[in-house]
Amino acid sequence: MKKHLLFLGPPGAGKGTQAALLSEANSYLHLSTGELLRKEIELHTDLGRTVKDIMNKGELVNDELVLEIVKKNLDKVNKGWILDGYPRNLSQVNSLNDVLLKINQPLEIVFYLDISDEVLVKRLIMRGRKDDNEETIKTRLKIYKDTTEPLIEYYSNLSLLVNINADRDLKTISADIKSKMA
Ligand code: B4P
Repeated sequence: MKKHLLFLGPPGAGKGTQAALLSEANSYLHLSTGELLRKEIELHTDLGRTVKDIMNKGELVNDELVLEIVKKNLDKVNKGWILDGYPRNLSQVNSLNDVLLKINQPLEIVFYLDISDEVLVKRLIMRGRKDDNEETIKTRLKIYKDTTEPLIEYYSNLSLLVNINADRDLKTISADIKSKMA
């Protein structure tokens, strides 16, 4: 059974949704950089104040800030972990590689949630989070295609990538993921 996982995919693909289900089922640490950053905003911390406008515009938060959050959380004792929304560019991939080498916990599988832009936009508009308006979604999708999409090829070349059709109902996707974890 794999213990060190990563969810990759465009905004609204269901990374957070599937990572939460899987972490609950296996008592793994769910490390969502988006969620942790939103918590900082809610708590009005210095970090929250720094990232609020960036996130509301749909842009990526500074790599160093996100790396600090990742390091702090991966240091916690855990049975396994699921990275959700990190890394999002090749510089974050390199930082993550360094961190994982240090803790001697190599990534074992990368689930790529594959889905069309059309379905994504509909889902995000329906969800209606602060950063889920039409203009911001356009920015997030462009950043995804420019900076995050190259990670698909990177992890595929390492033979870590598993493709998941994310345009299905939650339970079907979740069962598919579970069957591929063994
Ligand atoms: P995230 O929090 O990572 O949000 P996301 O990519 O929009 O969402 P996700 O793919 O997890 O979708 P979800 O399951 O919620 O990022 C937000 C922001 O944080 C970024 O724009 C950036 O500013 C910042 N950030 C985060 N990480 C960063 C990093 N590493 N570096 C820099 N900045 C970073 O699903 C979406 C909706 O679809 C939900 O309403 C859900 O209920 C629904 N849904 C899910 N699966 C479904 C299904 N199978 N069928 C129907 N609906 C479904």
